[in-house]
Amino acid sequence: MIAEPISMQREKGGDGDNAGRGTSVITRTKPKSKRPNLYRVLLLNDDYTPMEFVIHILERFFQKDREAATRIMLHVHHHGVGECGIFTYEVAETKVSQVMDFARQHQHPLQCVMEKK
Ligand code: TYC
Repeated sequence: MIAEPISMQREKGGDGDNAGRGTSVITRTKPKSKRPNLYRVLLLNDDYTPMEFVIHILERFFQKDREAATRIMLHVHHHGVGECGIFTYEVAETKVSQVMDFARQHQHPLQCVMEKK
């Protein structure tokens, strides 16, 4: 993560207080604009989870309004899978856990998964 071509870096302290004492720190010159890996969170269809429950999940955990939640739920119902949102790894993982825990608490077989974009 730290390594980058030395030509893009400068050495801090080479001739300052640290000179000759082997305590130099390599600092970055160029601002690093590394974009995070993104993950789709998907809902899977099943025959038992009530439509209203899925709409509630989308409102509660994915901040969808009623109309968007209904559209996504129906998409999953008709196509077997659908996207709830796109997040960084940790956020996606949290959403999946929240949905799976909530579905289990209510004894619905709803499945929620994440996949790398
Ligand atoms: N197919 C379910 C039904 O007919 C509804 C449903 C929609 C279930 C989306 C899961 O992710 C899902 N009650």
